[in-house]
Amino acid sequence: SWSSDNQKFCMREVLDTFKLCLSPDKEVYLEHYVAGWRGLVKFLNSLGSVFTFISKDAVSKIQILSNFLSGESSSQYVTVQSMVSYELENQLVDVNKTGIHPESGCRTLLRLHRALRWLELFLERLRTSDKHSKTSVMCSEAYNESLAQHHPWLVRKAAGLAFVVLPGRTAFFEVMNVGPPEQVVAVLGEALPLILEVYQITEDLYAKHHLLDLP
Ligand code: 1Q0
Repeated sequence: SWSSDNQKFCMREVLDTFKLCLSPDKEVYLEHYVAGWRGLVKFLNSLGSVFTFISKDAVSKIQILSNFLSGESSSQYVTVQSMVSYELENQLVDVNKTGIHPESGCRTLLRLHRALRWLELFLERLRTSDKHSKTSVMCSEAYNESLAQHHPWLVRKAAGLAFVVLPGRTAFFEVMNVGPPEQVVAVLGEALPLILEVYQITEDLYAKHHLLDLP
């Protein structure tokens, strides 16, 4: 998000949004989940137009979920847990892979959920990197271990080309705008366990309901 006083993007605020995702009884608030992605997309857009094809897809998924959040069934979309129950009970999910309900909340969130795994792996690499580490390498390793497995060849190729032009670690840390490298490392160390927890809770929920392969 962009802090109002100096109009600069601040990654700390974005990462804090993911902390807000967890309810006291460990449910995941959809509103904050979506807000977290919105902040990440802003960051991505500030890195340049090479990333537009990625942010466009993320934005369209954010928009689908936002529409549920403000739609007539909004009370069913407070948490990921309530969304899953509601959509399953009302046959709003393409569980039989027949192509109906191509824009369910469940399948849309699943795409962001898979991307959250990439984010977690990438941030963990950034956190433990040194000043000679290459962001492009860290990013593509994280991608290959996660999202790539769900993407066709052409998307993998395009993603690989985009990673090459990522700014170096120093510039990258500066755009994050959370202070000197030590502070970036500290902020990441604080945020990562929460991102991991949000990821794991969603993963377990989707596994329990056999939703991990939704088309
Ligand atoms: C910093 C570099 C960012 C690199 C992002 C890596 C993700 C690459 C994904 C490329 C694929 C995008 C094209 C569309 C793919 C869709 O086919 C796919 C499946 O959806 P569907 O409807 O066709 O079944 N969509 C997805 O897999 C969703 C991908 C969402 C990616 C969201 C990325 C948001 C960006 C975040 C930037 C975070 C910067 C991190 C730095 C943080 C530092 C603290």
